[in-house]
Amino acid sequence: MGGDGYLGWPTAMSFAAKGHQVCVVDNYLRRQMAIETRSEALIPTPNLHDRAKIFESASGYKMEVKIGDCADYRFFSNLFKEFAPDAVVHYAEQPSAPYSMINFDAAHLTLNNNLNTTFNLIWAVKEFNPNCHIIKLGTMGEYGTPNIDIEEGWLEVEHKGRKHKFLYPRQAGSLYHTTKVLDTDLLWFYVRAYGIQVTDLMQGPVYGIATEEADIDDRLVPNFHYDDIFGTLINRFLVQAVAGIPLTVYGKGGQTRGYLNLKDTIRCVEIAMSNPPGKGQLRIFNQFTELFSVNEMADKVKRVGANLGLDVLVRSIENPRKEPENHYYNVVNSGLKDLGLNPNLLTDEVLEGMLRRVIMHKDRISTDKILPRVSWNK
Ligand code: USQ
Repeated sequence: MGGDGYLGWPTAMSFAAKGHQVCVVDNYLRRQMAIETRSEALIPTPNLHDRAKIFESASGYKMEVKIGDCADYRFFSNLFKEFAPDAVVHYAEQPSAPYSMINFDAAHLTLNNNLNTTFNLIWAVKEFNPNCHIIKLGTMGEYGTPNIDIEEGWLEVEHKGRKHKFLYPRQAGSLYHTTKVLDTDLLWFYVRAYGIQVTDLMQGPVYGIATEEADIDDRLVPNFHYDDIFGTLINRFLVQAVAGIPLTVYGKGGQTRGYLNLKDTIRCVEIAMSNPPGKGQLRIFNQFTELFSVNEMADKVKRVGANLGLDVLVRSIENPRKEPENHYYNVVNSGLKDLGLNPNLLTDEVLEGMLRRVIMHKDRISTDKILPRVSWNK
């Protein structure tokens, strides 16, 4: 679900290349929102049918493509019955925090789309194949930045001499992130009520363009956004470095997040799929490999950019978001590593490789997509 997206497309290729029977479904919502907000990706990508054809002729691996809206139960349940998946990877959500904060319409779309896709998936599983494993992309942002350690999904609370394990408290910083909190609650309710099996992946911001399959042909690259709405921090900083725009540190730059390489997103989803939690279980993993603050990331990009002759400036600008800019952040993320994740870390070579790739597309960078256009204060 969401097979046309930044994460969905490379995940689908990877699964197909490992011999799984894959069906990708997407309604092009993100492409449409990107056009509406003038946030087109750096590298143009063919539509899903064409990408699947290019992938098949380049690699020999096939996948089925369905265009439709997972928030429409009639469409989705028919597809679910027909394809009868053993596992569903659910990426079919409006993924941008800034988009969800634009105005009423954008907030409403985010809320409806994200909750309805999750709800429909739960019901299709419940009605047609209760053994199907739901792999749901959540976000580290569900937890926010509390002043205590963040555990892997759950917290044992002792209160007046008694103990109980609860979902770790959640307090998100945007409506988008809040929809993921609501998704988790929905999934947890239906796990308790009907014994379905779910893996909920609390993922941090992802960076990268390269994956084993995307590297086969330039037309197979993921959608690489660098604008203020769909671009994530590292991808944005790399484009800014190449375009000669000072890196946009929001506020004090102490905001710390758990980052991961796109290749590790795919690997984590694969690990989750190969190790189903069992019926009646909601299993939660914190999906990131390294912690960096915005300032640390800016320093890294500046240093590596200099190796390529780029004179990278860093500038703090007024933070368009409402978020702590200096905070405690200590997060457990051992679950996926225990199951075999061997992280691809953000080395200088990785950053340099990405910078070189961006340089190849330098002419396509529109500098007016970079400064924040959405404010949490309006
Ligand atoms: N930031 C800057 N400058 C920029 C862009 C961002 O300082 O130019 C700061 C933000 O204020 C924030 C941090 O960098 O503190 C991360 O921002 P981001 O845009 O990379 O990530 P975010 O909006 O949180 O969302 C992204 C994905 C989302 C995913 C989430 C994981 O868009 O789908 O769920 O990362 S997490 O951040 O852990 O919640």
